[in-house]
Amino acid sequence: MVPDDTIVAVSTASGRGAIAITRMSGPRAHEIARRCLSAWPAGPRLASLSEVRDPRTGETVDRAIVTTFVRPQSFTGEDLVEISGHGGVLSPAAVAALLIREGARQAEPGEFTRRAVLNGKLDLLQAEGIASIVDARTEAARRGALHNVDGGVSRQIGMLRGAILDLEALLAYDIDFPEEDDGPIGRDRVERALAEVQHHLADLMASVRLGEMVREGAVVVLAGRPNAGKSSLFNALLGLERAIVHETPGTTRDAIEAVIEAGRWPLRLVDTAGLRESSDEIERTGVEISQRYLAGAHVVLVCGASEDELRATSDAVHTVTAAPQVRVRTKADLVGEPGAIAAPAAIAVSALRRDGLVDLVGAIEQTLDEAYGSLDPELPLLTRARHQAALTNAAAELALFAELQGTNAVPATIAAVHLRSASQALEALVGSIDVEDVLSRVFSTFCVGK
Ligand SMILES: Nc1nc2c(ncn2[C@@H]2O[C@H](COP(=O)(O)OP(=O)(O)O)[C@@H](O)[C@H]2O)c(=O)[nH]1
Ligand SMILES: [Mg+2]
Repeated sequence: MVPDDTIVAVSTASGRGAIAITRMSGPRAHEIARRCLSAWPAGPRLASLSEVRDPRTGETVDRAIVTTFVRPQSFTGEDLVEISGHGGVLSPAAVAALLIREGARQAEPGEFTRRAVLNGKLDLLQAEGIASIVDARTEAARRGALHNVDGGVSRQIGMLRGAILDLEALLAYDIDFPEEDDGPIGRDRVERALAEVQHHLADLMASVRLGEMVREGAVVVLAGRPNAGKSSLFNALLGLERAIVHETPGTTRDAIEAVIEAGRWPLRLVDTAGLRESSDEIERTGVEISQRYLAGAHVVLVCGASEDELRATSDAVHTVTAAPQVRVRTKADLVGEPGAIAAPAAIAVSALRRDGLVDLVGAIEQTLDEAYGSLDPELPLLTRARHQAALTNAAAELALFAELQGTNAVPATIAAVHLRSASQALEALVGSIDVEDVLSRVFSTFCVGK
């Protein structure tokens, strides 16, 4: 299963840049590199300036800082060499081509990380975390991915899996020693332990729902009649101090999007074309795009300069989506002018004077927290379809176990099969599969030394 060939790739992004790192990993990495380098570092993890030379012609290909790593103390767990040469496109390509000609193979995408997993340097969740850091488009996603890489998420899954194994051990004890002095393990004890496991699993599954919001930003749609002040508010929010604004591709003529990160939640603001007066007209093709965006909204900012306007827009939005609403009384600087009525249940903002914007972000975050669960930086972010499938699978198996255990219709050994499946689903999630685990637990937790 562990590969025996040596791979090489330029690990930095292609394009103009000061430095490019060419990385080579595998059993022949040191031997190949030695032939192509004029100087060899004094020891592993010590940098050395060296010429990269074609051993056949003696031609200098590049000058580079070289660092070596000796297995298993490397990222991949294999012998590894990093050559930090000049950047650009041609120079690193020439270095890589030389190493390939001398016996290495061009690495597949993700192959270094794959080897790290195969060699037990990383588990699957950590490996995915690395990919997620590289792909992160929001600060929250980047922080969450870092938490994956440092093993925090794996530990939480590990604890849950441990609780299932404990439950299994509890049953195994009951099966093997039903006549013990203490009597069989109480049914209520099993049920309590099961309920706790199910509760933790439900928490993790809730984080799957949050995953997309963290990765892409919670969808915040600005709704209101034409002239309500939506576009002005949109621009004012983009200009918030501290806000990191990402340009979002896929901008249409009917809606403009931008992701801002002014607080805990990344917010994907959508400025739509105005809603028309009657809900009848909302159905018409002219505002279809607004409607589609509304249907996908996590929060709707109901914008209006008067109480009447706010009420009308709120009602219209309700016909399209059940998403929570934050009422925003726009143009608050006009208070006192005819027609501008105070609306107590709304956040007053003035795009013109840039008033109330921070309060508005606070209100949006509070609404998101209440509707979707608080965005805790320590929250395990299980954002991939694979995670969702594994957790759903584990939950289904636990439910089956609960059902069988409850009816008493089948022996505990049969019911326990579902516990095993649940725990295997979690093992697959982390990528650590160890069948001996339950055995050692049975004997360690119960000290069965007879
Ligand atoms: N006094 C004042 N006028 C505003 C404010 N926000 C928007 N407006 C004005 O209201 C009109 C409509 O604004 P706009 O943002 O285009 O509304 P939209 O149609 O809902 O996107 C424009 O003339 C803006 O200058 C505000 O905070 N104060
Ligand atoms: Mg507008």
